[in-house]
Amino acid sequence: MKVLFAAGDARWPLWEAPLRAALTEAGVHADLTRSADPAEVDAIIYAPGGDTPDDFTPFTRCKAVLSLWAGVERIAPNPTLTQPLCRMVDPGLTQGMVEYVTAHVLRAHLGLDAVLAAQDGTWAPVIPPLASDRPVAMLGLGALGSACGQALACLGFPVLGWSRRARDLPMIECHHGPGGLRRVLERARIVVTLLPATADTENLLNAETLSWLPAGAALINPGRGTLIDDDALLAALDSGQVGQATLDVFRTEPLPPAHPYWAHPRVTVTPHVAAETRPATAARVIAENLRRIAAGEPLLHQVDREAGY
Ligand code: NDP
Ligand code: OXD
Repeated sequence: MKVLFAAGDARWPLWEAPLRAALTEAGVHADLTRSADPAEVDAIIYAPGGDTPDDFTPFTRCKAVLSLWAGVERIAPNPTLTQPLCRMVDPGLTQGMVEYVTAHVLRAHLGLDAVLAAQDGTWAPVIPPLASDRPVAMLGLGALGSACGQALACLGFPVLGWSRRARDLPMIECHHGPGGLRRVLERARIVVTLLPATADTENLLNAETLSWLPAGAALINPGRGTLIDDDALLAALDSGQVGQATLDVFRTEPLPPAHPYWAHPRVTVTPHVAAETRPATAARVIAENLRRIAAGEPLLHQVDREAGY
């Protein structure tokens, strides 16, 4: 089979060797290439900012587009893409997200910013609260949200999860649907957003929903920038309704230098690094889907194009 790597020149040197090794390991005979006649391509490997075509109609024998990213909002709405689209679910990506979320939840929980800022020779003990006193809302209970929620629950945080459809997950108190959001936010002292960018999640955290939080709650957004109404968040930070925000993803990336988030004393900006797809592990996910294409088996992690994720 002919597999077009259309994820860009910069990624090719990082991915070529792991992909070839994973294909061999999976017993897939594939011609992995950077350029091909579209009519001869059996599968496309895609990443945002790569060199994937805008028009998929010439790819007449392509069986699937395989994304190296978990979030597929830039390609899922493409009307010319009639082939199945698969997103990335990778153990390395999940582990990275668990570490990022756990670190920033603990930082907010223990008030580490204030602890580090107060090294002035004053001996003033403040007893930190326990995780069991600090409910965390996990908005999104998919591959990443469920793993992060369970890691936090193992540390003792009560985890209130929220998803589109009803879910039943160990260690997480699960809620769903529009009514569930308010029930979760009203109790949350820390909110983590691991939702995809879709029409339904656009501006989910806005003036009204932020007002449901207990005053001073912390927000951690490694999901997507579109989940947040930025003006509403800045107003909530200024009023103290939101105590601090750690933001990894933005409507415009890189975040423009003049954006008020950079200078805000209670905002931490990280440059879309919460979790990275790791070629060593993710290449196996791609190879397994190529094996399934060759064998005519159902694909892993297929995107529901109507839902948008
Ligand atoms: P999944 O598709 O596995 O999970 C998405 C979750 O969001 C599901 O629980 C889904 O509900 C829920 N959801 C979707 N729409 C709604 C809605 N309208 N209302 C309530 N819940 C909703 O995605 P992942 O966990 O793999 O990834 C989540 C997101 O994280 C990605 O889409 C991407 O944007 C972001 N990401 C960010 C990275 C970074 O470095 N910053 C790295 C990787 C991903 P249900 O369970 O009912 O389907
Ligand atoms: C992803 C991301 O979606 O890095 O994989 O944001």
